[in-house]
Amino acid sequence: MNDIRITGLRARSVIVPLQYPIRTAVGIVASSPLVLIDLQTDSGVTGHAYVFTYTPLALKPVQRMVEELATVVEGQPLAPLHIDQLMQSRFRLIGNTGLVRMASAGIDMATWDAKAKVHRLPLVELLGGVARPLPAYDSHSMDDVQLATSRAKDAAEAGFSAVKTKIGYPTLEHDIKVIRSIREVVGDGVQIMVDYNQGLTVPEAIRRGRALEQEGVAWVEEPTLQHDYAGHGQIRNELHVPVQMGENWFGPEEMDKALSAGACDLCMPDLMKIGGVSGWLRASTLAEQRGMPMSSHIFQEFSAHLLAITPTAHWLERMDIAGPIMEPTLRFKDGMAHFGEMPGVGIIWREHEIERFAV
Ligand code: SMN
Ligand code: MG
Repeated sequence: MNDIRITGLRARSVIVPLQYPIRTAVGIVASSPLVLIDLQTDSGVTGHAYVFTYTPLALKPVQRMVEELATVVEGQPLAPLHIDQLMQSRFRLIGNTGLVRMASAGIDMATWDAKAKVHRLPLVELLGGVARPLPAYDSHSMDDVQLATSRAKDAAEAGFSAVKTKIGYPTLEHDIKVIRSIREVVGDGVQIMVDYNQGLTVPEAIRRGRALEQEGVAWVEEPTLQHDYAGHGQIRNELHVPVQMGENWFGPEEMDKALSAGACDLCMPDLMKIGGVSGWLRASTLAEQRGMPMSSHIFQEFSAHLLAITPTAHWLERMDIAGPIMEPTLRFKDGMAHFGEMPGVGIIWREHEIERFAV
């Protein structure tokens, strides 16, 4: 069956408007810079994926990196794990991290999408799983009291049983004011997660975390610098509220270091930075060995298929960073993500919109 060959790779850069800017304690993502990847095969099937570059400054470099990787994958069999090993071996000396990892992860995702389509299976079924509705939380930003409250109210009315807000305002009192305003409109039946996006020192995270324990938040995400695993461990040891992290781990190797350092109670690898579908599969085993709940980070379309086969699956993050350029094949109802009715992942480009937002 490995007679299908990869024949081409196309990468396109777009900057897509966001319904809400992603404001964080350490910076703002005003619009969504994406590299769209099409992996062509001699069977006529094309695999689709996108990678998110956080800043427009990284957009063209990632696109070029994907284009350069065409020389590695063209002519190869459509065998995702084989392609993953090929790319990993090419990057042993430079290091499979940063923009290199982002580009190779995008190609990995596209090969898995293509492979599933060739077999006329939803990706979750190709991976041996069953599509099922997944619990999803609605992920918001550092919206301040009024917008945070209205977004939380809308989410609760749409049926979400959990929402996330980003905090790290100048004062702890402001953090608490936002949390309490959300609690007031959603009631005790909706979980509230908070995300500091690495914004605090370790002592300040312990100080603020102790106060947050009284607010009944479901997790405190990235309270300090993401590479400071010992620091996260110190915060975790001092608090009774779960510490969450993972979106910045480049590869399962960084996840293993963080978990071995006791950095967190919960984990949420980012599909791109962890190394695509191939990286996620290895990451899910690390979480399973430690009985650690594992959630997703953006990339909601692929993440739905992967969480459905993740032994310690926790929450799917609903944050739509590519909506305007794709057909809405992933649907949310009563706080659950519904997917898996079509072959592959369900990424269908809106070509007219892609032209509108092309860079
Ligand atoms: C986040 C930060 C930046 C871009 C997208 C998402 C955030 C999250 O840390 O967890 O959603
Ligand atoms: Mg986060």
